Amino acid sequence: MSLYEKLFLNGEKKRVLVLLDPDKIGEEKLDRLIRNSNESSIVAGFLVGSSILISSDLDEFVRKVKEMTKKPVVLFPGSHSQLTPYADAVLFLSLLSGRNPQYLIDEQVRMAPLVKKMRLEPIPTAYILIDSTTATSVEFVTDTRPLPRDKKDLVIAHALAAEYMGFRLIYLEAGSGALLPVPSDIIKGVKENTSVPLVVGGGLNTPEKIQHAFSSGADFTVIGNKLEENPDFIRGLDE
Ligand code: 1GP
Repeated sequence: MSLYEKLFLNGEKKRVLVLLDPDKIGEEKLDRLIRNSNESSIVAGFLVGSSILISSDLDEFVRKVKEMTKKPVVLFPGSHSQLTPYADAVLFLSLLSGRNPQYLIDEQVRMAPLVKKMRLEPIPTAYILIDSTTATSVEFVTDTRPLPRDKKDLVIAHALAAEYMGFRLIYLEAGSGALLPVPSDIIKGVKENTSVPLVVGGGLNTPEKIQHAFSSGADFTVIGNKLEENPDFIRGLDE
């Protein structure tokens, strides 16, 4: 069974993916966050990545995380340079909301032979950026415009196109540290119109916002900033 099937098609209840940005999280907080996540039934696994990775050794970081947990560790790369054979799989992302060919196909072409060589399992993921009212790093780094947050039909059209093109995961992203998360009517509309697992992230920094994303239709939520700030936050989310 592939990691994709185990992680995303297991029919279990709504779960959280913990985002680790190697540049941003210190050693002490990382240890605490992984220990808490190991004990938490709501945590399905870890994503590792960053819009731009500056100072960290990704190989070493992922090796360390793998030593500390049995939960899956999946790369969430900001570019083809953010790969390591020590992870279990990689979100093979295409930034479908944008019209910048670099993030629609160029990065993927550079990444594909490396993914094969490293024997990483690629998970074809449609990455759809939704406007969160302030500019986010991903928007700036990729030089793309997010989809307007009041244009639900446009987002649904992108998500449907993603499913018809064979993507196996849809990731609705408000951006790291987003002021406003993805609106619930957008999550609901995408969930009702598509049948691939739905991941929602960006700006989910309270239990209420996370619960709201789940009740609107997210199968998985991604939490980054809040857990970097407070690794004990995850404990409060377990039922
Ligand atoms: C960013 O969706 C993730 O790619 C997580 O966002 O850091 O705001 O939780 P936050």
